[in-house]
Amino acid sequence: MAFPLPSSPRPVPTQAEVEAMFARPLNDLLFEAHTVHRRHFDPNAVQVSTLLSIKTGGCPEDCHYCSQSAHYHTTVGREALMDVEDVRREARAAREAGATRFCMGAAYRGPRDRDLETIARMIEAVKAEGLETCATLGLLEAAQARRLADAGLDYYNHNLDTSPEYYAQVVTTRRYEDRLETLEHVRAAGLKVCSGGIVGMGESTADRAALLRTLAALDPPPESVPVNELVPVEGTPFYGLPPIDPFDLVRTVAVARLLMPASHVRLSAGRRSMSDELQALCFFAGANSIFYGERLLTTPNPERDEDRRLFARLGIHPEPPPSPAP
Ligand code: SAM
Ligand code: DTB
Ligand code: SF4
Repeated sequence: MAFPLPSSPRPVPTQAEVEAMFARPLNDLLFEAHTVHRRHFDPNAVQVSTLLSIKTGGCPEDCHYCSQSAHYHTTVGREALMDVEDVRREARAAREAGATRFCMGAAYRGPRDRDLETIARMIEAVKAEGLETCATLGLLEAAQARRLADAGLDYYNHNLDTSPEYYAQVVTTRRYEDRLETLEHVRAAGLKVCSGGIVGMGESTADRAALLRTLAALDPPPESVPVNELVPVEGTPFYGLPPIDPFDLVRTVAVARLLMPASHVRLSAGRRSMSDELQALCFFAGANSIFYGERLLTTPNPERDEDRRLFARLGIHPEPPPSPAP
């Protein structure tokens, strides 16, 4: 079923055109994506974010990839919302280790207003440590987005995950339109948008193209676009799917760079199963952000030392944080 794109004042390439980008010889695609990348960014700078799960497990949603869904038996149990002071300590440690943005994730369909007040205090505490802030709490009402903006939140992460057409194979407890509506609330509240998806869930190239077109049609496109490779979690329906061809990951990064030239593209979950050479190719194709620290939300990420060595070998430096507004 065709799905209407969000109305965009900018021309977005057609589905056929985006699929043709994916089908190009890799060298041609890489050359073009890297040329566009250099026009908009320092090609040797990578933005560094650290993740913390502030509320883990027991989620009512049935996202087929997720360790935290209450629908599946995984090793992740249900935990309560963290204390503000513990979050402050984690944020300080992340800054001292070199992160410039701190992203707080919660296993919610959407936050309750009472929890939102605690999260507002976490945001204030993280900002006071001199970090940019990001939160990912699920679906938001307009007033909840405004509350987060008032607390000083910089970014809200809310992934579309896949194409509109494939979405029902991934999640059945909410609709694609619900996700788009939350993104509208986030934008209307003046927050920066972080939205992307996951590859390796059995989707087709056409689905990857449709996801990237939908993101590029947002007005404006997300400032930050995470490209996650599925982290297989035992007990979830997507465990055991064949991993994607690494070059298809590179192509997804390159097409994201071409469709959203001024956005940060984050090489997000899945780096632990990627070689250094594959990550280097993704940076060349236009990825310029990573999650740093040995944990994502519930699954492992490369050790900090490994990433420091990788940056040194590639001559990459961490992107400096934006200077504070006057
Ligand atoms: N519950 C909120 C939500 O879903 O919006 C926020 C947290 S949720 C864990 C954030 C994102 O992490 C998901 O939208 C999905 O894109 C990504 N994610 C979760 N589990 C993953 C996995 N096993 N592999 C790759 N990405 C994953
Ligand atoms: C995003 O796109 N990826 C991050 C972050 N945004 C919240 C989450 C990845 C989660 C990977 C699985 C886990 O650790 O539970
Ligand atoms: Fe819940 Fe988010 Fe996991 Fe879906 S991705 S089950 S909404 S924590």
